[in-house]
Amino acid sequence: MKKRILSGVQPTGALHLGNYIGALRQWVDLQHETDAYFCIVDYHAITVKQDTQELYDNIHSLAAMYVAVGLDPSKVTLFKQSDVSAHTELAWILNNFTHMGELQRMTQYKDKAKGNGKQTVGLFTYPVLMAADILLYQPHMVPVGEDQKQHVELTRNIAQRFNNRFSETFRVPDVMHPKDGARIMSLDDPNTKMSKTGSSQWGYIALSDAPDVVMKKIKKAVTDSGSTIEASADKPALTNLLVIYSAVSGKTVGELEELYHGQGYGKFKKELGEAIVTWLEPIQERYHELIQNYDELQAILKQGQERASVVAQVTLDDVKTKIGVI
Ligand code: AQP
Repeated sequence: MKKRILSGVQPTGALHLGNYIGALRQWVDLQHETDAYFCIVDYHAITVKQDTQELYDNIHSLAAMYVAVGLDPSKVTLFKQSDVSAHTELAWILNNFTHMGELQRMTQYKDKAKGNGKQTVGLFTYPVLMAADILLYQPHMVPVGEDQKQHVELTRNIAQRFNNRFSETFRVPDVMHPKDGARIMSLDDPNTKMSKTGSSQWGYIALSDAPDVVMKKIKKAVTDSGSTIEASADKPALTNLLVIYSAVSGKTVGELEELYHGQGYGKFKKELGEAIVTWLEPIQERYHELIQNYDELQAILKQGQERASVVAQVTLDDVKTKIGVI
């Protein structure tokens, strides 16, 4: 039997290289050997204020990008969280198996709540909805970037707590990070993670960025002091650029270090920018075809909804029976 995996991305803006290298690259690699579920987590997006039209557009653009980077909708189940109501139903039930202190310790909550005087309950309970997203599908593994590790650990704790009380109900999934690039850093500040909403426009490269924008962002990217191009603990900016270069070129970091031995930052950055542009070209071409074909995107999401709903409902019915409401 194939192992099952599940993961998702919020439709909060353009996908960036951090999302791709930390999460989607693994998804594309795993799609043939696993029973894979990939979700557009639109209910997570509304934990911060969203413009109605922008959210709607972002959902479709994310669906198009999922396919453009190489996910095959005939092999994987690609769906929208809000299309499967079992997610919010199970989240409500799991709220009652989650402690306030556990949610207060979540670093992503602390970061997003910082400087935001009026925090919503949704932002606070986001990790419980994420636990429901995962546990409904009984996955063996959850391939995500390193920033999501704490949320998957909480998911495991909630699952174990429920199983201990009501007998084996949920599979307790393992978190899965890529070997390299589990945490891609911002181009303008190598101490913070690359993020759609957290960093300035110079901090991330969107998969939809035009070639001149990519070149400009790489040119402006901060580097470390010294002149050698190598990946090491005291060169966080160069390490980050080398990991990105490796992901888009297929060369290992070691091969790149050798290639640029004795070379200057200018040449390195120019060729890195060109490598990203070349890698992005077919992805953007496919994306532009898809984004104009709204009916095809709708059909993909509808098919995903049908497949996901069947699996999710089995788990939800079991949970409802165990707690005594069915
Ligand atoms: N910088 C990163 N390096 C490696 N992996 C990353 N991921 C996100 N940023 C990096 C991984 O991408 C997947 C989807 O993330 P998400 O967009 O749903 O949420 P996020 O982690 O909050 O990403 P952003 O860009 O920071 O979004 P905003 O700004 O909207 O909050 C996850 O697997 C994540 O680990």
